[in-house]
Amino acid sequence: MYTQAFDIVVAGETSPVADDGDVQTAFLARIARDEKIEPQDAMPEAYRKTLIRQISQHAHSEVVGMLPEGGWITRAPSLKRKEILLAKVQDEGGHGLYLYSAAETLGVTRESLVEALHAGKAKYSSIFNYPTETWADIGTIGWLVDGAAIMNQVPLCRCSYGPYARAMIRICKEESFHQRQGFDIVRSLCEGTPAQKAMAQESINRWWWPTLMMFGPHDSDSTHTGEATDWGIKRISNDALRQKFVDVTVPQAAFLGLTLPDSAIMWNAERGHYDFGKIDWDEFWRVVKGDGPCNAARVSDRVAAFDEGRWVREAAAAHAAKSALSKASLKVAA
Ligand code: BYC
Repeated sequence: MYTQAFDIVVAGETSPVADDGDVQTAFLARIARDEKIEPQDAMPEAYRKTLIRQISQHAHSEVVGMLPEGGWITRAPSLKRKEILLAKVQDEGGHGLYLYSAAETLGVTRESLVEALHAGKAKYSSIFNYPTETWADIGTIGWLVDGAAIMNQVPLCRCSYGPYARAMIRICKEESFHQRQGFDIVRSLCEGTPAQKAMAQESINRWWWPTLMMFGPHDSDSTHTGEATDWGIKRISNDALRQKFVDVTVPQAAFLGLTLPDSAIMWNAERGHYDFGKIDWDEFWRVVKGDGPCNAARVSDRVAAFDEGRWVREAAAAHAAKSALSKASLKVAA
């Protein structure tokens, strides 16, 4: 996917940087024509940096996002649910890999990005710092969290940076399956016994507000939206996406017979949208800054998984080297 650029940036080096005025003007003109920027193209340093920031945070979110659901693979209530969850968690790992690859085209090494995550210096989505206490949480994550992720990520398929936009197309296709499997779990619980329905309701009560926080701070507090919009990275603002998410989710909750934990939710005919209540931004920033219920556990679990998986990476690399060598010697013999 990333070899469409012939003159790809070598990891550890930086892309051609366009910080003089003329090249900046040419860059902005390309953005205005909706052309894709590719790794070998000249680009302003600030554009490159913001892409590395966002794409790496996104990659970390996918990989850390495997943890809250991964813990339920052995506890899934049936073989079918176990198989589905296993495939979903594996997909998230794959998304992380596409995204680390997209970030690498901007001249950073994957090792440096992973190191920052393990040192607790890199951000990832706030949502993954909340615990998965019941099986219903697995349904809620698929329905609400993947639903919010799709809302945010579909516009990124049209983002100006080619490798990120192309990665997002595949990711969004897979995320839509994830969202449907989550909805299916919640629907089964809602159609089950009163205790199962209560489990679904209790889960929605805990996850609703953190899901709304996933879209990021209010537009007025969003430091990056202005430039990211000018550069064709962000197509729709944090608040506009949050509103779209509320508008599609309220009728889904009604269909399921669930109550969203916000008494301010009400259709506003004048605006043509649902009104909703105030988000607790203190909680959001606390979690983003490392003080959420699971921040410390998520980072230490990631470090442990990385260390325990070292032998697998080494074995795969040794196997690849051996295969390449035997292919080369077969060629010489032929
Ligand atoms: N959590 O200026 P703003 C998934 C930070 S994975 C933590 O609005 P921007 C899934 C922001 O980074 C879903 N931090 O930023 C996986 C910035 O801090 P820095 C992940 C947040 O970038 C497994 C500061 O707040 N999706 O779907 O314009 C299982 C100011 O914010 C958050 C993506 O990563 C947050 N929620 O907009 C299931 C999508 N929000 O960097 C599902 C790609 C904001 O200055 N990312 N911050 O230190 C984006 O679209 C944008 O980066 C955001 C934020 C909308 C998230």
